Amino acid sequence: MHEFVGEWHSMTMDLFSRHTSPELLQEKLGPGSVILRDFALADVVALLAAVESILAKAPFRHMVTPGGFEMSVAMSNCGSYGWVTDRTGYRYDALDPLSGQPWPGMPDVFRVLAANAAAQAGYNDFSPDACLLNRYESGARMSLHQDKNEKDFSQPIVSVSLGVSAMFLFGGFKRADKPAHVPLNHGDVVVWGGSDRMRYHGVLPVKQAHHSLLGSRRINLTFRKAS
Ligand code: MD6
Ligand code: FE
Repeated sequence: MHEFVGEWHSMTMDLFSRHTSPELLQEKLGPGSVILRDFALADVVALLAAVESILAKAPFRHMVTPGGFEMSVAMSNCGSYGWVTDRTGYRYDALDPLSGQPWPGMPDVFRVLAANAAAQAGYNDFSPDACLLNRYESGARMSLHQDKNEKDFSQPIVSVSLGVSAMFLFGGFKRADKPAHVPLNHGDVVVWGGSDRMRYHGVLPVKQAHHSLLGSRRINLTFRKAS
């Protein structure tokens, strides 16, 4: 399920051009899903600057589930729609409930990275209208869930991992199915869709660790076509 399908440039290419033409390290997770290792690395500085400007307008906050539990992951959004949860349910909303204002616009560096990653995975013309920003501090976790608030399940989801590493759980189509454990590191991008779109997935509690750019935090960006 986690077979290596990457292409390698020749050793010569590798030695002389790895900074301008990074090797493609792809790991197939399932028929519709792939990990693109290091895919976001070249854009990290621009991505983090864009994250900061989003957070200045729409700060991270701990939302509450319909069951009344505060999530350990802190969230914000950018784009035309943002994913929110409160006591009334999960949904996409054009307005930030904290400010009453539209979510900050999606930065070009986000949109272009997401579209390029999707295309690399075989999904052409991915045009996200929502990006959920997740912040994990030590101990934060995401329990097994399906992403099913989007209108069009033919569109993939693109997920970018930054900062401290985490163990991603990639499950089956029932919550009880035993998930694969997949480490996600700074700069890794996961694209998933097709027949894998409704798989249960989650994140194990993030361990105490230090990343040179993000300290003890992991930030995950997930791009969706919500509408
Ligand atoms: C996370 N990600 O990695 C949480 N959902 O922090 C998700 O819930 C997720 O990574 C759908 C597709 C990719 C993901
Ligand atoms: Fe998810």
